[in-house]
Amino acid sequence: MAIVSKGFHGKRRGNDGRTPPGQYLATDFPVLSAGPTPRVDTDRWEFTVSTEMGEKHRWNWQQMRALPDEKPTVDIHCVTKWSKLDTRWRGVSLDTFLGGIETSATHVMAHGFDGYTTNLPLNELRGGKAWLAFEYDGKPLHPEHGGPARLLVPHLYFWKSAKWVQKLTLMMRDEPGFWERNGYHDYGDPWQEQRYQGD
Ligand SMILES: Nc1nc2c(c(=O)[nH]1)N[C@H]1C(S)=C(S)[C@@H](COP(=O)(O)O)O[C@H]1N2
Ligand SMILES: [Mo]
Repeated sequence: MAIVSKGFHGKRRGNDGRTPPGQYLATDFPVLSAGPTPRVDTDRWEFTVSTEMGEKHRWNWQQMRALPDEKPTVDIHCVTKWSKLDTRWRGVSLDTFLGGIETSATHVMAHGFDGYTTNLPLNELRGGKAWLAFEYDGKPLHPEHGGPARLLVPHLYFWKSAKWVQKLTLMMRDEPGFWERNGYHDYGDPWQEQRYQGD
C-alpha cells in the first residue's frame, strides 16, 4: 500500500495542483463583507433576472425551492489569498434560471441586497458552473456568508460570488461592479492570478 503525504505531492501549489498560485489553504471559512450583514427574510425574498429588453423574471423563495437543485462540491478561492477545497453546497444551477429567458446580453451585473455589485460575462453563469446557493455544509447558508441565498461561481475569485443576491441585470456590454471599479480585475481567474487591473 502506498502512503503518500500531501506535502510530498504538493510542491509549489500543494494539494495535487488544486490550489491556484499565491493561495494558501484556510482551515476556517473567513467572512468578507464590504458592509453590515443584511437580514433577508425568506418571506420577502425575491430573486429577479431583468433582461436588456426590460423584461423581469422573478422567483420568490417557494418558487425557487421548487426548482431542481444540485449539491456541488467545489474549491473556492478568495483574492485575499485563502482557498478552501471541497466545500459542499446546495443550490439551483443558474442554467435553470437563465434557460427560459430570451436574451442577447453578453454580460451580467449581480446585485446584492446590501447594494454590492459585481460584473461577469453571462457565459460564466452558464454551462453548469454557477449556482444560486442556499445551503453550505448541509445547513442553511449562514447570513454572514450570504444567506438565505448567494451566487456561487467557484471558478472565479470569490468576490464574484455575490452574497444576498437580489438581482441579475443582463447587459449588452461590460460594466464594472463595486470592487472592479476599485481596482480589482474585471474577470478574476484565480489560475491566471487576475487579482487586480493589469494582472
Ligand atoms: N453582497 C455581497 N457579496 C459579496 C461581498 C460583499 O461585501 N457583499 N464580498 C465579496 C468578497 S470580496 C468575497 S471574498 C466573498 C466572501 O464570501 P464569504 O464572506 O462567504 O467568505 O463574498 C463576496 N460577495
Ligand atoms: Mo474578497
